[in-house]
Amino acid sequence: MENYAPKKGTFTFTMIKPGEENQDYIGEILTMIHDAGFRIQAMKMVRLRTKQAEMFYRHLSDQPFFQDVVNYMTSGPVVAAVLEKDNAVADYRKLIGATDPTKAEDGTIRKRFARSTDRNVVHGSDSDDNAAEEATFFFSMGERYNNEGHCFFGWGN
Ligand code: IDP
Repeated sequence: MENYAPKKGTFTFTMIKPGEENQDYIGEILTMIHDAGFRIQAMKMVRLRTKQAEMFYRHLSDQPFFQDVVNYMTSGPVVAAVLEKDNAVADYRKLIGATDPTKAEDGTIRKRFARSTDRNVVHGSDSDDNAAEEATFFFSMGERYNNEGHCFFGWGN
């Protein structure tokens, strides 16, 4: 297999969070993502197990709301996707808006669809290294390499 790793800054990782209301918005959110110039490199709908959610959000493990986040993120399926674009991490954080949707700018996904910080509709990686880690958390090697051994995202294995 060709030993090729994508350049930093070319992709980010996102999740559309669980919940009836968010399910209704999936199409519109994907349209906003597309219209902002992102290309979907990989996508799937998957329900996290408790241990997986605890691992994914371990940077929040000392926060009082940690258990609420884990409970919520395991309450139904998420749409996980890897998005390609130049300057992907920063541009996507701009597109999703502030963690607290009341502070999110007009035109952002959270401003448009989110009602509260704990149900803020979408996740977006906050660094290139986290984008690679989160993308490889969700997508196996077989989902990241094409037949020629070209790796679409993640830093190798
Ligand atoms: P981010 O999602 O904008 O990167 P983080 O600080 O990484 O924000 O927090 C991860 C998630 O934890 C948030 O998206 C939100 O769902 C939840 N969260 C963050 N702060 C709070 C809070 O003060 N109360 C409840 N939930 C929170």
